[in-house]
Amino acid sequence: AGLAGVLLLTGIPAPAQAQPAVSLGSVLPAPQQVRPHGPGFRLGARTVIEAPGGTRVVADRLAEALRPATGFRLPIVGRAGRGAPAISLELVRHDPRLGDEGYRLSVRPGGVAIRATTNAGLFAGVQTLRQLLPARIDATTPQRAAWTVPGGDIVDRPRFAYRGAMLDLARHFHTPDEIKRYIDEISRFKINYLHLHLSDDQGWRIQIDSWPRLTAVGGAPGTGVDGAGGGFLTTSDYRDLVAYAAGRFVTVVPEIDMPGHVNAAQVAYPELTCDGQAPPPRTDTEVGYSSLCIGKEVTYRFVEDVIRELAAITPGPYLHIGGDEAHATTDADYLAFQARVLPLVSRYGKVAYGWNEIAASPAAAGAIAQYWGRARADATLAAAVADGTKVIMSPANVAYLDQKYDPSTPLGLSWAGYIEVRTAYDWDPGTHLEGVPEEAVLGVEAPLWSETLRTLDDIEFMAFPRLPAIAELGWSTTRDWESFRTRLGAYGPRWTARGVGFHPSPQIPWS
Ligand code: TNX
Repeated sequence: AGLAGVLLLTGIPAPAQAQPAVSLGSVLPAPQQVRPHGPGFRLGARTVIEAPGGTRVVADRLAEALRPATGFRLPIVGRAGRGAPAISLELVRHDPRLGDEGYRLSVRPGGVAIRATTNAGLFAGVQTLRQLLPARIDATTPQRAAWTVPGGDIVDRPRFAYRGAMLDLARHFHTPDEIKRYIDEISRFKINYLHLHLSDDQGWRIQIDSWPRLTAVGGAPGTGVDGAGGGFLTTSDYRDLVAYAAGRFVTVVPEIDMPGHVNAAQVAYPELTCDGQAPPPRTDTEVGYSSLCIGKEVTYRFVEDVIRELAAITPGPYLHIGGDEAHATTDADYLAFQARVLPLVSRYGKVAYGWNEIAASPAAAGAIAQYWGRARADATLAAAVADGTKVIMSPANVAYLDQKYDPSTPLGLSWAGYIEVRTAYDWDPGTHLEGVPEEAVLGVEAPLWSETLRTLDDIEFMAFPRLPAIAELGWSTTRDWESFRTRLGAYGPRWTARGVGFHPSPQIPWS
């Protein structure tokens, strides 16, 4: 009888009522083209995963996603036997409709086929397929359910190449396991970059061999906000995280924030201050009071060592050098600093990326600026864009996941305003900023600052359900609040099934 038969005998409770049928269009973020037709596919004990050479990493993810709740073996085979029900992954040579990350999904009674020109596209198709199965597919133990997938075709591709999320490890450290769980969750919504904010006034969270006190002192216990949440990533933790993320088609973007937000580095190395005196360690949440010493050569030895070491362990194209809120650095010093540091990033083979303040520097022409302002126009950024700077959109009043949903939200800050789901969804990254046309926008990112967040539960409560709103702005070409809130409401049971505590927003018709 196989495992399915065994499960029947072990008395797993039958669903109390029939589960709501999933429809082919009920996917977050919304696919580009959905054509429901014909009968669907029923996943069963005989289903195989057909994954020819080279697609194994995606097949592994698919099997991991489907085995726990179904209890089926779902063997991965190079070629399915004739007539065997299969979910097949296929790399196709060329399809102008798909770009680098698009996919085609077709569901017929005999099987499901996902086709793409890259594994990233196949992985995106797998995330769609997961949402087309009943919500119980996300349970971590075997369930009894009819594992049906609605029939039809989806053709899909992203609007923007960069769809990011940011975690702040500096204000409170988050462990590699917590970061991995976050990667699992964000990659379901086709987020493909994870930006790690690795240093700030409170702490330093990444091992740098040539400056060991950065983590020995700056990553010690007690170095988080209010003295909680110290810790750091060793280079091997970091490499392991990068590999884990890559296995989910997420690219890690490391950030070292400078010339401001450097108190922790200066506590560890007093020579990084102008007077050579160590400042007191700080565990409060003030910003804008620390600065590297722009006139000292040791500053640039430090910066170059950090950039070189970080670039060496980062396979992704981007290296973020912060640059925000440098209120303790004069404008002239800020420009002098960026004139030396932005080119250093390219010297070590990476594209320089910074908060939008870097746009003031002529050296930012080939760089990427992350817009975190609240205005609908930024003359400095628009001028840089005319000069070639590309932009990632993270407007604080709509895209910041650390801001409270409403005045009663127990966690988070509110300096940029309250951000309920509709606010996070109702803006267009391609037209939001005057002087920054869609062609200059690489994509979107949802930052999650950690002043008030310690645990993974805290992170999940703030990120969900707003992260899928930002993900949809990054992926989908249509934006329709009624459709979005319906699809989001139907998604709730999936978070519940896997124990993700999301904010039950009153704006959403949760099922
Ligand atoms: C501003 S946004 C900051 C961070 C804080 C955040 C809190 C930005 C580039 N800098 O240092 O953590 O506000 O919301």
